[in-house]
Amino acid sequence: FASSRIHAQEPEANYDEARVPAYTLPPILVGADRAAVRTKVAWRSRRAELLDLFGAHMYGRTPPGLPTATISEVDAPVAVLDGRAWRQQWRLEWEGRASVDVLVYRPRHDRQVPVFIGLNYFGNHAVDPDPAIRLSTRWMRTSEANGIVNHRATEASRGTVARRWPIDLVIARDCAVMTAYYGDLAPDDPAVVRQGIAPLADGRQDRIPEAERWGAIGMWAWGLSQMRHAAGRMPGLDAGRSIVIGHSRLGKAALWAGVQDEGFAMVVSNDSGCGGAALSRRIYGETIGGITSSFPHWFCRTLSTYGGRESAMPVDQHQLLALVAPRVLHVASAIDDRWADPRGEFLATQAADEVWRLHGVNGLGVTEMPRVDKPVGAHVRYHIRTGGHDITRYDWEQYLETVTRELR
Ligand code: GTR
Repeated sequence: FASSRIHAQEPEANYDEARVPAYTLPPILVGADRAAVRTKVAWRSRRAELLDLFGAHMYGRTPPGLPTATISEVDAPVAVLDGRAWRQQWRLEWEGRASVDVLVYRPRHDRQVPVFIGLNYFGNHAVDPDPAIRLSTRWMRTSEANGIVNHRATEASRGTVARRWPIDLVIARDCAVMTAYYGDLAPDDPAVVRQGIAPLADGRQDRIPEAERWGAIGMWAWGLSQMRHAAGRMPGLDAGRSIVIGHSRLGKAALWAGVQDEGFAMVVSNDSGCGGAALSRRIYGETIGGITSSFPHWFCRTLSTYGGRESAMPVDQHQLLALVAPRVLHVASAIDDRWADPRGEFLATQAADEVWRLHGVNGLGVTEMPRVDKPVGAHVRYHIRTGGHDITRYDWEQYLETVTRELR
């Protein structure tokens, strides 16, 4: 995964716990009117305030009035995995102007099952070596290890990310998985980011100030929501038990999708780090200043004004995680993934827990960071895995366990 290791690492990045500045987190359960939020009803309006702040200051606002995708079958279901699963390819299309290729695996029976919905980095053909999967022709980040040459996938690209998509395991646990290439929605480079769904927003966001317009993370998140809608129109998938999942930059997108779209029953953040599950105010590993200069196309322009003055941000990421409540949230870190600030991810999760308590739901329930490879919690789960920045079979095992315990 050479390309996902091109961290625009900041040479002066802080990895010293003793140099984390003293900080005060903005409150979750105090409204803009300074009144304490003590009821589920009061939470609904506090929730709306926070959602608005994340749109205005961080990810940008999702344009109003975007169309819903039409869906069509690209092929008929094919039995795979020794007859244990159906594999099918679909296309989502908007106004004939943009489209996304979707790959679905589901158990080979008639009952509806929970469905994991997540984007992939190198095309559906990279998720599984099966030669019948359409080879993506879209722009991709060049990555020799993933068979990407001159920004296009080659036959050598097939199956190169299969390790990150343990479909056999998902099927064995009686779940389905739906994936699409994230670049179909928004190619991950400022020069080409508009070559996806971006034109759909033209004429629909005139009333949104330019500095508050969405970036690539917003587009990926919107696409995930569209996939959830589409799942409701496909056989065998229980869209009421849909799980949005993402690793790293796509973990940021999964969180933003999951907080905006309450139709997702569970939200999974895998090593999402800065701008995802990690607290910005800790200044540990990647920072707001760093991320907005390395990836100017990911967030709204306003976010870049907070580089070096994170304490002035009206939000921090514990408030984002809180917006998943009282649904199921699973946050995962990896011990060697210091760039993503594992402790900052845990502290945000722990600080968000009070909203599950407000709802009388068993959330995380612990205050100390757990040991490595020891998952904790109920409707809020957290684990920190041995190893580095990645999504592994171990991580998927934990997410499937959460589905079994909390979503059945
Ligand atoms: C890095 C970026 C991280 C994370 C990572 C990834 O370059 O700094 O925020 O998104 O990429 O997506 O693997």
